[in-house]
Amino acid sequence: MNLRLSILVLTIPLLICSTTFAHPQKKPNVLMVSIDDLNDWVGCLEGHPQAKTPNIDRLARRGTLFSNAHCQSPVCNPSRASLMTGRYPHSTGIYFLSPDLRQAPVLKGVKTLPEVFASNGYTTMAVGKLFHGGDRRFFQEYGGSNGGFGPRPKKKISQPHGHPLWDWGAFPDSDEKMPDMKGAKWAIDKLKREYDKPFFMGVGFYRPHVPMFAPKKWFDMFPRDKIKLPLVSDDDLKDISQYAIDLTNKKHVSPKHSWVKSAGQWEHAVQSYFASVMFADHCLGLVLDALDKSPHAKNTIIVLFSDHGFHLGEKNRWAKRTLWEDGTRVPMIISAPGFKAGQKSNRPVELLDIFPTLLELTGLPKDAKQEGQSLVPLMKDPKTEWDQFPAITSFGPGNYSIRTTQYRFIQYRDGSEEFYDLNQDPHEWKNLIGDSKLKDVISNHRQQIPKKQLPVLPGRSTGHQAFKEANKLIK
Ligand SMILES: [Ca+2]
Ligand SMILES: [Ca+2]
Repeated sequence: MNLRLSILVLTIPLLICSTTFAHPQKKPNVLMVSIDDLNDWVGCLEGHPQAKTPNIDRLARRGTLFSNAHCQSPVCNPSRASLMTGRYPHSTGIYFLSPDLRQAPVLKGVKTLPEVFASNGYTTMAVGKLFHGGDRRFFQEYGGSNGGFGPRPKKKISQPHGHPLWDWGAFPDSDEKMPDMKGAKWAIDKLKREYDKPFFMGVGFYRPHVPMFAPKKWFDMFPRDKIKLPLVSDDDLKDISQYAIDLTNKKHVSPKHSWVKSAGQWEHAVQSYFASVMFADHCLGLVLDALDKSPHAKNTIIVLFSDHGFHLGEKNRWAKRTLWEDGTRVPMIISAPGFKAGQKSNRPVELLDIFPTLLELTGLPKDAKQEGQSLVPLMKDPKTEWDQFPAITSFGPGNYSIRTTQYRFIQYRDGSEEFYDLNQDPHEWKNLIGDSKLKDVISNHRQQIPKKQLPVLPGRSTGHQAFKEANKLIK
């Protein structure tokens, strides 16, 4: 027997032994938590000094906090469709609130994240909002929406006109009536059980999405007369195009900032957002407590994300749908057994990266068609160079934001552009696009805009309408 062969013969039994005995446990479970419309008003992200999120913060302390994470679209449906399929909106044509991901021709036969886990031997289950509607289709067991955006009073509390969901204030009178509390209880019950197979569990919270309602005790944590309003610069919008203003304003269901101010509702709405966020954080805490007490505590990967940001008056806007930091930045935390706790990475990452990251962490096969990057290298070394993978956000073809570690470049369909240095200008007030000293760095960002962009799949959403309205400005 030659030397090479004898090494092989001796090694094979060792390899078999090590895989059989050193890792007797089954594959790690996955707990995926989504929080709807949560911006960076989270303690550990320091987006607002008064935000209170003790449970998100404690999750950050046990995992890796991605402090420069961004959605691929600043609205629910395309953001979640992108995350759940590992494809950019420009690769599917799903840019707005419709159509459903099952209606995209290029996604025919493509399995979503929980379906891939199911086909690899996982038990899958979920409660609440993980996808943008129709969650039941994607999980083996679904605990329901439990009332979704929740009970509403007979008469609106704060915004008498406008969309039925657009309201805020203290309501209802107990946590038990909140769909998110019902969802948390469903998850807690499931976490107590033993499973033959590893599980993939999704828990999707609806708050702080409008209506920004939560019981009064959560409002009492944020006295209205002490509320610090977000900073707004009066001449901020003078250095951007009319297209940028129209795209983010027209046909929107959110209230106008001028109305919120004149109605004396700004502080109350900010207070309502804080209360809603803290309530969702409380529900998360109950689920984390249950996991810690369960037999799965040491063998479960936890991923937390929000689907996009949210303006509360910044840049004279409310809600989502913008390509600025307020619209794209999201909380994103991944905690996995075997990785260092309490890490923070400021590298640009995308919600799209969650899918390949989970595949790598659980040892499932890679999918070359996915467009995100596994973040395992950043979980091993949070300072690894990452600007070659900028965070890309779009709102319709031709409207793109490119976010790197320090900068944001925006290009709109009318050809107008913006460039911000987030280190110097965290509120993105000063558009540096004409700064000749930055010519090369701006050009490098411009080159990252995707060359191939599918047209918008038809739909009647307000995003479709805004896109059409703003396009009227293009000659
Ligand atoms: Ca959302
Ligand atoms: Ca400005």
